[in-house]
Amino acid sequence: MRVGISCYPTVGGSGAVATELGKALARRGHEVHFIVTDVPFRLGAFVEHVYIHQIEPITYPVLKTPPYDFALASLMARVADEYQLDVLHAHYALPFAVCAYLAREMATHPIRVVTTLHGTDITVLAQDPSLKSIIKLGIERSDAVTAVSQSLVRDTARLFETDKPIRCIYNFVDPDVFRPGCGGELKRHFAPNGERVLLHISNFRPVKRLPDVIAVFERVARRMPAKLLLVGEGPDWGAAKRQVEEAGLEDRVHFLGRQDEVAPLFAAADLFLLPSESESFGLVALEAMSCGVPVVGSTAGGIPEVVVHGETGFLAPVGHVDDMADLACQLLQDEAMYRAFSARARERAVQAFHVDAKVSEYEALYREVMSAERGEHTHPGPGA
Ligand code: GMT
Repeated sequence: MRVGISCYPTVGGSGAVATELGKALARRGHEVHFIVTDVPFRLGAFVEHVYIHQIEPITYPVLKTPPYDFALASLMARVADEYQLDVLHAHYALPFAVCAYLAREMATHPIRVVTTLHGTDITVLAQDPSLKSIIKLGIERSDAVTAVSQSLVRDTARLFETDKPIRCIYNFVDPDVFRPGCGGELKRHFAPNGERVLLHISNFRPVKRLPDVIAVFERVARRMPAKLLLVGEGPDWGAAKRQVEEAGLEDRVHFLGRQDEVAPLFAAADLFLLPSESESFGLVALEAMSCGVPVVGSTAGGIPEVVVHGETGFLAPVGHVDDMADLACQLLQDEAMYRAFSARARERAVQAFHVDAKVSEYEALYREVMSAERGEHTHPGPGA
């Protein structure tokens, strides 16, 4: 198949999933065209069958802001025609689903649009009245729509009151990359005296509840020698720094900034913290589990679909930092329980969220939309 993929190229779950999907499809011999503003951060070295098409922003004195979305839609149509794409896969509703719909209208080659909803496109952006209708348009005009968890399927159906079928295809992990032990000596570096290592990775936005991460850690650190690794950057970075200083934890908390290669950091940790306010899936929780690292977090959104409470980690309602800290201590102080959780976490990641299985689900979906009757909104294409 010839597949076009559009996603945000910067660090973030949706870009990571889109890029890993593209690479896996290319490894299976499909031709994959990334249509993006920049090279996706997880693409890495040359991958056979992968092509990158970058948008050239147009500037002209009349234009207050470059018409990025129109340029993207035009490029999608151009690539679809030139490379005879079968499918355009939009990762994140805005602007990608809407641009893909416009591209399908413009292209002469008949293409199908598949949209994957990732979370904040629905739980944050679509809550804004100025964006809700256009996101709904992008969803309803797609030939197929997927969401990364059942929770997000439900949120989307409820918000838009739409009959559009939305299929859950869970996010995935490559267990050969995210594997226990891939951290090498890193753990000794951060915890030379055998301290417990807690880890949090995110974009440091309010939805991640960074103050709760630090509050949980503070409670754990009162009861055992422990270190906290904070990976990422974002608007809450400054406040988090201040909170750590006020708690007198500077020597126990490491702010590692943005990191592109995170597998060794997961493998160096004993516990991953994800106390989010809202989280459609929690790719980081899955990556931690794949490295044999149990998760303590909140019950928000799709987290309970990934982390099984009492088996691969512990979950508590959003904001219940005392409970989260108690559960974290229980797990870290009971050697036998910890070993069982760690093994079960790895097993669940491999069995339920393996990259090979999920890529096959996407392949099957592409074949399904390619063979389906074209919908009323689909461009008739040449000769029709
Ligand atoms: O976590 C974010 O805010 C970034 C966002 C993104 O689009 O990169 O993540 C969303 O998509 C990820 C990949 O599907 C999910 O694992 C995250 O749970 C989801 N984030 C939220 O729902 C807050």
